[in-house]
Amino acid sequence: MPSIHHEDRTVSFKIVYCGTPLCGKTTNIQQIHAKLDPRGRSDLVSLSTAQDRTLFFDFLSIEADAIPGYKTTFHLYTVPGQVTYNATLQLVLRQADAVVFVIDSQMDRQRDNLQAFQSLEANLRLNDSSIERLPVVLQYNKRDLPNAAPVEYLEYLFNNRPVPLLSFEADARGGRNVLATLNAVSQAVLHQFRLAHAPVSATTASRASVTVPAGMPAPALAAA
Ligand SMILES: Nc1nc2c(ncn2[C@@H]2O[C@H](COP(=O)(O)OP(=O)(O)O)[C@@H](O)[C@H]2O)c(=O)[nH]1
Ligand SMILES: [Mg+2]
Repeated sequence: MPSIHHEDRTVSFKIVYCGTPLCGKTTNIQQIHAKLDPRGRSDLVSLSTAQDRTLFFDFLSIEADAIPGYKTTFHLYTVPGQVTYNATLQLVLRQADAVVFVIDSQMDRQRDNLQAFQSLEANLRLNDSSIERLPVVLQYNKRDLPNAAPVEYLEYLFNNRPVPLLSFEADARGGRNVLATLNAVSQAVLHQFRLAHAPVSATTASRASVTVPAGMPAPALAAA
């Protein structure tokens, strides 16, 4: 859920980058940090939960002019993908407004990707949420590597659903589509926010007050 402070007119959203260890989550955040104007972003904070670098997680906050009259901030987190760190995953996901699920395209990493995806789904369920309720964007990363699986195969594995999720092919190390992924997920978050907080529009209000004279057919909404 976004945190809204009307007193100091700020809204903040939390976007969590998930995925199996070494899929490229930290690289995404590093690229975003490198590409954005320092005036609109924080320093990159990386915390270690153990000596192993795959257990690092990262935090970066960025500012945007997205909601008129409010300072809008997106807090980006990565979480370690290890199954033993499910407690961390659940905690970080608890307040999440959206998820970027990063997939390592390499053929031999598909079992690990699937396990991480199942772990994401299970942890969302524990938080009374789901892939269907939260904006989730898929990123097929490491497209530059020769052993990358065909995108059609990855779509079949991860995106075979009635309403497909937005998905991007990326090379996070080279920076390709890192900002496109971030842009898509933040747009999805803002869209959901606007739906939840939309005032009754003038058009809807005036339509609601229209009374149909007795004996006349009701006008079709589209023609109104
Ligand atoms: N070739 C290639 N390597 C990548 C790409 N993205 C990340 N990597 C490398 O994969 C390794 C793990 O990346 P990292 O971001 O630390 O993974 P994390 O565990 O998900 O945070 C690092 O050596 C990265 O440089 C990519 O798109 N292509
Ligand atoms: Mg990392």
